[in-house]
Parts: sequence; structure tokens; C-alpha cells
Amino acid sequence: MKMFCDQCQETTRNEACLSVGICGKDEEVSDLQDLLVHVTKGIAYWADKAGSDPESDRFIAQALFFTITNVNFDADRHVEMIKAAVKVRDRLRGKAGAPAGNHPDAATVEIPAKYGRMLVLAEAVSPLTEKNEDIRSLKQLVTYGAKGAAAYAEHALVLGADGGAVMAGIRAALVATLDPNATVDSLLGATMALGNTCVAAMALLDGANTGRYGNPAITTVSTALKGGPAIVMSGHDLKDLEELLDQTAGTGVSVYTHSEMLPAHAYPFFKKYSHLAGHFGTAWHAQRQEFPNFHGVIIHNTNCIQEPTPAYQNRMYTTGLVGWPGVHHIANNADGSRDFSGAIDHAKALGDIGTRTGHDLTIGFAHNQVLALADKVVDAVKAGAIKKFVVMAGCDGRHPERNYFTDMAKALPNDAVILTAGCAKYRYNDLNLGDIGGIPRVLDAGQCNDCYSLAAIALALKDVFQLSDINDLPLDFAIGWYEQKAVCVLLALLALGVKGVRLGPTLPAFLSPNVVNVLVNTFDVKGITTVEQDLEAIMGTAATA
Ligand code: FSO
Ligand code: SF4
Repeated sequence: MKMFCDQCQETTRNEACLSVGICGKDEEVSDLQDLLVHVTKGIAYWADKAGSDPESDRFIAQALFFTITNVNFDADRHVEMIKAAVKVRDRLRGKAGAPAGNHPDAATVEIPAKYGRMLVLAEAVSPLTEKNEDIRSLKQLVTYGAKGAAAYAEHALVLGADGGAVMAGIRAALVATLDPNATVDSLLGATMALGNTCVAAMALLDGANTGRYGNPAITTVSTALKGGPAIVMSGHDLKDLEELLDQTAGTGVSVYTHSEMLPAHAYPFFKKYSHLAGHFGTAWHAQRQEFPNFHGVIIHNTNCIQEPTPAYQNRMYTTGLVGWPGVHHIANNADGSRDFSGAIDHAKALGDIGTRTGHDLTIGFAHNQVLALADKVVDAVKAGAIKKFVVMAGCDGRHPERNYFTDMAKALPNDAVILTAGCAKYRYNDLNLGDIGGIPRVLDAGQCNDCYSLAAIALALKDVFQLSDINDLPLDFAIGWYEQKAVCVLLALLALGVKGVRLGPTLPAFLSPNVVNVLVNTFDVKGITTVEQDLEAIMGTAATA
């Protein structure tokens, strides 16, 4: 069975990528990812029998994150990860006493040393081996949601958070997919349980980020380039940015953020770095057009990486789990830190990147900041100045249908406030939509994981307005999704009881018609339609809380 990947929104024909992925992932890497996820499920299986183990939990988080869309495209690194996974799994199997009996294939399968035979085995663990469409769909929903939760957990673990409970939830989700007697009901139960884990994973990361870096506050960030040697960092890993800023201090090399690193500027901790010079570029999918115009070094620390063009391949680096064949990789030191000296020397050798004018972006509206403005917000709602909050968070992507989010932002009336997080914001964060009595009409909470902040804001407003149900707030959701962290965000919203989420630009290809029906009937999840139709539905239901 050859490549079958349907884990992201851009999957071919909204069905599945069956040869090279739209993202650039080739058949071998896709198959190796299936095998890595398979063995990782085996780790979870034995971890639950052997007792929890921070080292294996960390490995599970990293292995799942490694297979998320646009993280790693390097077959050699996949082989290394698979071998490492087998070692972790078999250590736990030994710790559990290697009991005899029937165990799932993932828990016992031997991995051939030879690459060709490894690939043959990888083909045999394709998701398509599950023939029942609904069972397969739910197993994929759980697996992809677990990948997203694992990514958020890994970011928190890097910062020293105690991820025990979150990792137990992720392990339980993985193990549920191994059950040979799994039913639609058992897997729906696992999906709902995973939703709670997704909330916990985002809360864990929120606590880890704010614990180390402080609470984001309103901040204006310039997109101008100021000249001199420079490095731009893309991704979601704030610790990586911290290390880069420490190592570039006093070197004359400036650092810019790209895409999902923009929110770093809003954390008090990062304000001490005077050489954190500003922000460059927009969402992940524009990098091949934008990076040729940044004449310094480029570093990707998590998704979303695309194949570099020859114009900048030589000056691009990856760190951590990220990889692209032929791109310089900065491996972790034994203590997990990273040595950026090569990249810094490279930036110096490249010299002056030149200057460019830019505009200002206003960010920093995470829960603490918005709740500090709560009185103002509540007064504005009570006075009728704010009639609606529309959460338009999540991911950006290449499909032209995503213009919906730009057009919706433009079409929303002046008494509607947009709450955003994630790279979805690049569809409208430069539109200058004004403010309502000093409250900006676009409140940017941060990265995609900061959707947690948006949920926290909604729950706090529910209390302020003394409502019993979050769905009674004048609040609508139109979420853009692309990769598996967005699946985690969706499951978290469902777990929080949010109903009527609009999802776009398409519903996930991995959801079978019956599973879609369950989501529609239980949670009123729906696809976006046209701006006109959705606008009428959103503003037509505007209420004064
Ligand atoms: Fe976007 Fe990429 Fe943050 Fe995703 S940069 S698409 S949901 O990785 O993680 O929002
Ligand atoms: Fe296709 Fe998305 Fe899978 Fe890439 S990650 S192969 S684009 S479904």
C-alpha cells in the first residue's frame, strides 16, 4: 500500500495525497511517518503498563510533533527517530516485564535494519489498513488531535512544565486507537476525552509561557527592516528565540520574528532585548515569496517549513524537530540547548540586509490583557457599542477560498470585534479596522495555542455577564484550519462546550460522512459558506448579553 496522507487541509482534492504531498512530503517520508506513529503508539501501550516515565513521555511528544505537517521532510532523520522509538518502546516493554499474550502489532513489531525493508513494513501500517471508514476516520481524528496536543505539550516541556497529566491523556488517546475491538462509540469517547486533554495541553503551555516570559501586554511591532546583519526566526518555540537573542546580544546581529513568532514581542521578558528589531513577513505559505527579500539568515524552529528556493536555501537553518534535506541543521546540545554560533557568523558574513519601510502591528491581547480591559469591554457591550465577538483564529493556508476570512473581516460591521490567534490573522491584521472606544476591532491573542486565551476570555465574559452557557454570549466562531494543532484546538473548543463552530475553508477530508453527522448533530459544527450568508447568520443572532 503506497502513500496515503490526509492529515491537513490542503490534502489533494480534499481526499488524500497519494504520491508527493501538496506540502512537498514524498512517499518515503510519508510512509516512515506512519511507521513512526505506529511504534509511538506501542510506546504509549507499554508506558501505561509499566507506569509513567517522563523520558518516554517526552519522546512520545517529540515523535508525534515530528510528524505534523511541515515539520520534517528528511528521510534520514525519520529513520533515526524510528530506531530511537523502538529503543524506548522495548525498554518500557522490559520494564513492564515483557508479559506474554496478545499485544497490538505496534507494541511488538520488529523493525528491519535495512532501509528498503523498513519501507515495506511502513507501507503495511498505512491508515488504510483499517477498512471500516468510520472507525478509520475516528482513529485519524484521535491520532491527529493527539499530534496537536503533543506539539503544545512539547513546547511546555521544553520550558520545564510538568506535563504528566497531559501526556497521560495523549497516551490514552493513542492506546484507544490500538484497540482491535474499537467501536464508533468507544472512539467517540476517546475523542471527547482527548478534547479535555487538548484544553489541558493549551493551558499547560499558556502557564509555561506566561510563567517564564510574563503576561503578554499591548505592544506595537514594526515590520520595517532596519539594516545591518540580521537573522529572522520562524516557528513557535519561544525558548529557541530566547537562546538566539542571548547568543546574538552584543554581536551587532539583529533578530526579527516571522509568522507565528510575532507574539514574542508582547511578552515582557523579550522587551529587554534591544536587538529584537521587529517582524518580517506574513503567514507560513508566503515564505517562498518573502524570504528571497530578507538578505540575512533564516531559522525555522517548528512548523511551518516549505521547500526553500535556491535564492535562500544556503542561508536557511533548522533547529529541533524541523528538517529539510540539504538545509543546515542545528542539533541540540546534550542539555537541549542550541549553539547558534555558525548561524550568527553566517549572518555577519552576509552583512547588511538593507533597510525597508514597514507598518505597525498591534498585538498582545492574551487573556490577562483583555481581562484588564474587561470593564471597558463590558461597558461597550452594555452600551451596544460592541454587538458581536467573532473568533477568527487558527491557520492560514494557500486556498483562495481563504479570502473568506479577509472578506469577512472587511464586511463585519463596526460594532463587531474580531478575536484572533494563530497565523490566520495574516488574512486581515493589516487592514486597519479601527477601534471601538479604544478597544481595537482586531484583538490578537498570539500563536495558535493562544486560542486557549480566547477561550479563557469567553469563559470570563460568561461569568461577568452571569450567563450559564458560553453559547449565550454574543460570540461566534469561524476557525481556519490547516494542520493538526488546529484539530487539537477544535477538539478543545468542543470539550469546552462551544457549539456552532464554523470551520473552513473545507471540512477535514479524514472525517467520514457519518462522523461529520455526529459532529453536526452534537456540536452544530458547520463548514463556512459565503461571507454574505454567514454574516447574516452571525450578525442576525447578535445579542446584548
Ligand atoms: Fe500556522 Fe503553521 Fe500556528 Fe499551525 S504557522 S499553520 S495551526 O503551524 O501552528 O498557526
Ligand atoms: Fe498532503 Fe497535507 Fe499530508 Fe502533506 S501533510 S502529504 S499536503 S495531506
